[in-house]
Formats: sequence, C-alpha cells, structure tokens
Amino acid sequence: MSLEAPVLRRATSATAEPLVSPTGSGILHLGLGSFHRAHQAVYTAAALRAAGGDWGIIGVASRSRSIADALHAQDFLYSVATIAPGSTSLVIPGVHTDAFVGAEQPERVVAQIADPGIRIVTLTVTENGYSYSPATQHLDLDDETVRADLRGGAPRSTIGQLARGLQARAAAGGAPISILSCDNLASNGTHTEKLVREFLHELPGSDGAEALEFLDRAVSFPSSMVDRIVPATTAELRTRVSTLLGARDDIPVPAEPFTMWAIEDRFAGGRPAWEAGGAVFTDEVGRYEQMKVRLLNGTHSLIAYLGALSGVGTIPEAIGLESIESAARAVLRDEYEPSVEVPSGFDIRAYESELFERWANSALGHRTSQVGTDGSVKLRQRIPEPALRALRMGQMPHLIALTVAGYLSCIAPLAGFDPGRHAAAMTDSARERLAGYAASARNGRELAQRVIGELHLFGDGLGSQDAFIDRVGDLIDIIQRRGVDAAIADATSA
Ligand code: CS2
Repeated sequence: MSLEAPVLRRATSATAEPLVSPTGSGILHLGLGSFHRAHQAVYTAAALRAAGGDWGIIGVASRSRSIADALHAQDFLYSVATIAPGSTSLVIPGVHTDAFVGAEQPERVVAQIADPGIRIVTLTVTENGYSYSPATQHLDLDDETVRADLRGGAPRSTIGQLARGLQARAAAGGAPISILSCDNLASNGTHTEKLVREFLHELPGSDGAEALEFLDRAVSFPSSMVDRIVPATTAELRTRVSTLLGARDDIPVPAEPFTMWAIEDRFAGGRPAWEAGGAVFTDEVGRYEQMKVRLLNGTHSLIAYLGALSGVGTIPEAIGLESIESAARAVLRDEYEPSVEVPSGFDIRAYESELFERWANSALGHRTSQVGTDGSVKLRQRIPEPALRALRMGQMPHLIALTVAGYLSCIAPLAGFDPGRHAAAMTDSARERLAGYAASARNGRELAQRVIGELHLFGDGLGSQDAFIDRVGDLIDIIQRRGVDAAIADATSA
C-alpha cells in the first residue's frame, strides 16, 4: 500500500502534519545524517512552534546525495519515528528549508557561513569529521584534505570549511555567529574553536589574521552534550512509516524515546528557544559531556565489541546476554562512574538504570557494527582519562582494558582468529594499519604494545602504561583462544 501512496509533501494530507513551516533560515547544519534529523531538528521545531524566529535549517550532507535528494523530493519533510517496545509514534519536524551536498558545493558552504542571515552553524560530522590527531588532539597536518584546504581552493574538510567560511564572513562585515558542535567529543565547543584557530594560524603570512580577530570579537563556540540513540534506518521502517502516514516517506529516522541536550548559553548571534523542546542551558556542560561520553558511550563500546564477538548483531541482543550485562554494569559502576563529576542536582542513579532500559530497547534494533564503527577515534574520547585515573590510584581498569581488547579483536584480529561478520561490518579508518600490525604480532601483548605503546592510538598518557598495555594484550589472547565469556570472567573476577 505504502509504495503507491503519494510522496510526503506539505500539501498531502498525511496523518501527521509538519510541526512548523519556517520562513527564514538562521541555521546552517553540517552533517545531515539521522542523528541531526532526530535531535537538533526536533528541538528546533519545538522552539519555532513555541516562540517563532527565523531559525529554519539549511542542511548540508557531507558526501552522499541520498538524503538531500529525498528532502528536495519531499518538500524538506521526513518523519521521526519514536520507537519504544510496543509503540511507534511519528512527528514531522518540517524545519528544513533547503539541503545540498557539501562535497559537491564546497564554495556554497563557505558562502552560507558568510551570509549574515545565518547566525548559527550546528555540526554533527561524527568524531571522525574534525581532522585532528587522536594522539595529539591537534589539527592533523598530515591529513591530505587538511593540507589541500590550507593550500587554497574549495575546502573539503569540515574545519577547513568553517575556517574559510568565517574568513569570508569577517571580510563581509563580520556579523556575529555561533558554531555549535553536537558531536560526542569532550569539550566539543572548545575543541572545535581550537582546531579552527589552528587552521587559521597555519595559513601563509597574515592571511588568517582578520578572521582570528573576528573570532576574538564576534564568534562563539558553545559546548553541548547531545544524547539520543538513533540507529540507521531500514527498509522495514520505510514501509511501516509510509503505512502509518498514508504518504511515502523515503527517509524516516528511527529514534528511541529518550532525548537530552545540554548546552552552554553563549550565542553570539542569538538562538532558538530550544528549551521549549526540553534542552537544558547550563554552565556545567563539561560535566554532562563527560558523564555521557563515559557512562553511555564508553559502556556502549564495550557492549558493541563483546556483543559482535559473541555473534550477535544488535545492542539489545548483546545486553541480553548475562555475561555482557554483568561486564557493562561493572565497567559503568566501578570504572566510569568514579571518574565523573555529576552535574549539580542530576540523578545519576536514575540515568544509569535508564541506560540499561535504553540499551535493551529491542524494537530499535541498534546494530553492534554501527556502535563499533570508528573505534579508533571514538575510544579516544571514551577511555583514556578514566583508565589513567584508575591507574594513578593504583587500580587496574580491567573492563576498560577488556573494551580495548574487544575492539582490537574485532578490527585487528591475530592470525587464525575470525571475529565474525558483525566485527567485519565495522568500518574504521585505522583498520588497515592495525590489521598490518596484527598480522605480524605473535600474541596479544605484542599487538597491544604496538598499538597503544608505539602508535599511541589512545594518546600519550596510556602509551606509557605498560601494565595496562599488558593487561589488554592478555585479554586479547583470552578472547581469541578461549572466547568472550572467559575474558569477561577473567576481567570481572580480577
Ligand atoms: C554510540 C552513539 O555509535 C556510538 O558510538 O555510542 O552513537 C550513541 O548511540 C549516542 O551517542 C547516544 O546519544
């Protein structure tokens, strides 16, 4: 039925009406993936509905045409399907006013950032999209795209596009603007500002000077913590949503009911009333981010790697295995929680018990391979600080070591070990390099020493922690010789 239904458009009498019909576009969003469409877009629609404002969103997809094309075909509409066990509800935010592909029109990204009508640039380009070296945390000057962007021409990296866009905006009068990172990076605002400044400093002569002065004067980089589990969409969801709507939606986004956004209230050019959608404005964003990146994302990584290695395809299946659930509870309570400062008035116990319900949401079907993707960059955000804190106190963070052992077993298995198809489906920019190390390593310790000790994949701090590196190595051997459950038993009983 759904395939014959009319395409979702403003004029079609779909069951769900779009929440808003913005006139002006004050936001440029880089990274038009599912997460943005189920998170910032929904908050922005709530803000426009409650308080109005010229805050329509122009969406920029990094490379792929599919979302931008579908948005054009659907009057920039799509549905967000909130999926709980036993119920699915739909909203159509309706907050986008245009969409295009950044890789095809990089000059347009620059021009949009320079346009005084745009007052906020929001970003969901993933941890991988910031062109920094995980080991040094600085702009990666060895990265070919960054080097090309520094030489001139149309910028291809996100940091290059931001820097060139801000340069053009400074030259065009320098109207105030905010750059709001919504990625799972610690201190994401400060981090983004640092990388943009490093890019501008690298420009020849005094080419970056005017933009740097503009940054000092009229550009803010608030930090924000974002939280909502948003899996990749499926053909099954497309059919279900189209049936519910009575109109064909090719790009619905599945999302869990839980959603949270904590934002630092430093907006140089104004902002939507995001609090209308439930966003929290706070000076404690750092604490929210740290808490979320470690408790949720850190534990998520453990569940994903151990789950994939146990042969299961989804997070709810993985957390349904008793041994993985006990490992997740142990890493959360014993290794992540002691390392975080809880935001004032925040009920961490309630947040933690809700986490287990969220992971168990089987209707959502979040894939272990999706969470396990890009571990080389994601783990750098999640594990070193809590691990180093424990080591400083004379304790071995066994379950963080197990997370790393799980990651390396998935991405860089030792000769003769098959981590299975869910691990094979994880993409990672470091995969080839790490697989090369694994091919010549005689055992887990040798592999861990090369990756953590020599390559410093998780930063300099962990790179010199030999006891931790050996523990990771031993757990790799246990996983690959005796299986995941034996490794969990070893790590939880140590
Ligand atoms: C996940 C996150 O893929 C991952 O690494 O941990 O995408 C997670 O689902 C979100 O951060 C939840 O807010």
